[in-house]
Amino acid sequence: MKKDFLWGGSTSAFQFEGGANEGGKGESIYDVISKSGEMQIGEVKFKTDADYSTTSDFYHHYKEDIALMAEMGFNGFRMSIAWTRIFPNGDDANYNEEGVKFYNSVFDELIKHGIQPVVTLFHWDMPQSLVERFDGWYGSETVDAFERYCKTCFEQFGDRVKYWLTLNENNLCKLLPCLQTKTKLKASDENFEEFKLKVYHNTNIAHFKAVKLCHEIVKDGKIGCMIASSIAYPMTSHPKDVFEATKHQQNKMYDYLDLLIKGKYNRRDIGEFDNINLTLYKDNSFVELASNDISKIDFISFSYYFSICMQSEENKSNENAATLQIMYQAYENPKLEKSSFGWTIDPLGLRIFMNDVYDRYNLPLLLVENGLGVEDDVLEADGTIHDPYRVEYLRQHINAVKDAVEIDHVDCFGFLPWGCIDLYSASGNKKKRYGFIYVDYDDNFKRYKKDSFYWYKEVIKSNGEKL
Ligand code: BGP
Repeated sequence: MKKDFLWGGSTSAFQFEGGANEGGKGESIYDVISKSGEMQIGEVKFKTDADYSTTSDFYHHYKEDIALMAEMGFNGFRMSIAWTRIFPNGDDANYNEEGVKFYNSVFDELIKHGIQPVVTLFHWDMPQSLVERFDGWYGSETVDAFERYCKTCFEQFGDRVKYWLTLNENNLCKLLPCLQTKTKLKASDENFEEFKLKVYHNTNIAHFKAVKLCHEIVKDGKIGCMIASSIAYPMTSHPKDVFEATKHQQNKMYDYLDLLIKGKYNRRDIGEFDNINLTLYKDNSFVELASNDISKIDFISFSYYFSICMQSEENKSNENAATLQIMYQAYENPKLEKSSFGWTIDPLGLRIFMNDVYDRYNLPLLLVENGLGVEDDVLEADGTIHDPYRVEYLRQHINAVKDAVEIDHVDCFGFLPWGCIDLYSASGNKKKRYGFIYVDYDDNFKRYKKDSFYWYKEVIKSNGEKL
C-alpha cells in the first residue's frame, strides 16, 4: 500500500456525538426519533430505544477518543458535522458560535495527533425545523440552507479539513425518499413518483453546489460523493436473473454515479422524469451547474458490507429473502456465510466492486465504511473484550482491498472502517457494535480496548502487511 494510505475509522454525528442538548445545538430528525421512540425506514415503522441525544458521547470524550485513535496509529478519521450544531434551525441568520468552536477543537485535536479529518457534510441528520417548514429535501429552501451551511463549514474548517464528502449514501435516495421529509408516502401512492424525483433532484443540486463551493473555498481541498455499494449477483445463469442483477446495479449505483461524474442524468433517469412530465432536469441553472468542471467530484467514497442476489419473478429458484429485502428486494446467496444480522460475508465482492467502479469512472476510491456489526461483544470482568470474529472479517476485507490495489491496480487511498469506536446503529439498535473500542453505555460511557484494537494497531504499523 502507498506510504500515505489513510488508515483509520469512521463515524457520523447522530450516531456517535451525543450532546444533543448542549452547545446551542438545534433539534434534528434523530432527536425527534429519540423522543418518540419510533422510527420509519421506507414503509416499515418500528419502535426503538436508541437515545440519539447521548449515543457514545463523543461530545465530551473527543480528547480521550482521539488519543485512543492515535494510539492505534490512525492517520485518517471520518466524522460528520451536525448541521444543527452550526445552524440550529438549518437556516438561522448567523451560525452558532459554540457549534463552530466545538468542531474547531475536534479538528485541532485530530491535526495535533497527525490524523487527517474526512468530513461528511450530510449524514442524514436533517434539521427538524427544515422538515417542519419545507418538508426537508422536498423544498428548494432546504437546498439554499444547505448551501449556506456548506459555505460556513468550508470557510471555518477548510484550513484543516482537506477531505470532504457530500451526502451519505445518496444513491439510495430514490429508494427511500421520505427518510428526511415530513411527508411519508408509500411506493404505491399516486404522487410517490413525483415526490421521489423532486427530492432526488434537490439532493443532487445540493451535492453539486457543495462540490463547487468546496473547490472555490478550500485550498487544496478534495471532495467526493459517498455511495452505498451494492454488488448484486444473478441467482442463476438464467439471462433473466442476470438482467435483474444488472438492473439493480444500474438503478441503485451507476445511474447516480453517472450523473455526478458525467454531469447529466442518464437515459434511464431521464425516462423517469419524462414519464410524469417533470422537466426539472432541463432547467438551465441545473444543466450549467451539473456540467461545470468545478462541480465534479475528485474521488468516490463508498460503504461496503455485503453483496446480494437477484432473480426474476418467473424464474425464482430461491424463496429466501435477504434481511435487506425490504430495501433491495434481494435474496440470500446460498454460497455465502452470513453474520448474525443476516448480512452476507463476501470479501471478494468488495474486490469485484472496486474493479467495476474504478473501470467505469477512473476516479480514486476511498473505503469509508466496512466492518462487522454484532451483538456478541462481551465486556469481561477484567475489562477485556474478545472479538476474533471481527478480526477475521476485517482481515478478509483488508486483503480484498490489498488485492484490488496491488494486483488489479485500482487506486484506493484509504480504509476507514465503520464505527471504530462503538456507536448506535442507524436503524435504532444500540446493541449492534462495530468498534475496536467498546463503549459502556451503562457506566458513564467508559471506553475499553477490544482485542481487535491491538490487532488493528499492528495492521496499521505494518501498513497492512501484518494481518
Ligand atoms: C450505513 C450508514 C451508517 C451505518 C452503517 C451500518 O448505511 O451510512 O450510518 O449505520 O450503514 O448500518 P447499521 O447501523 O444498520 O448496522
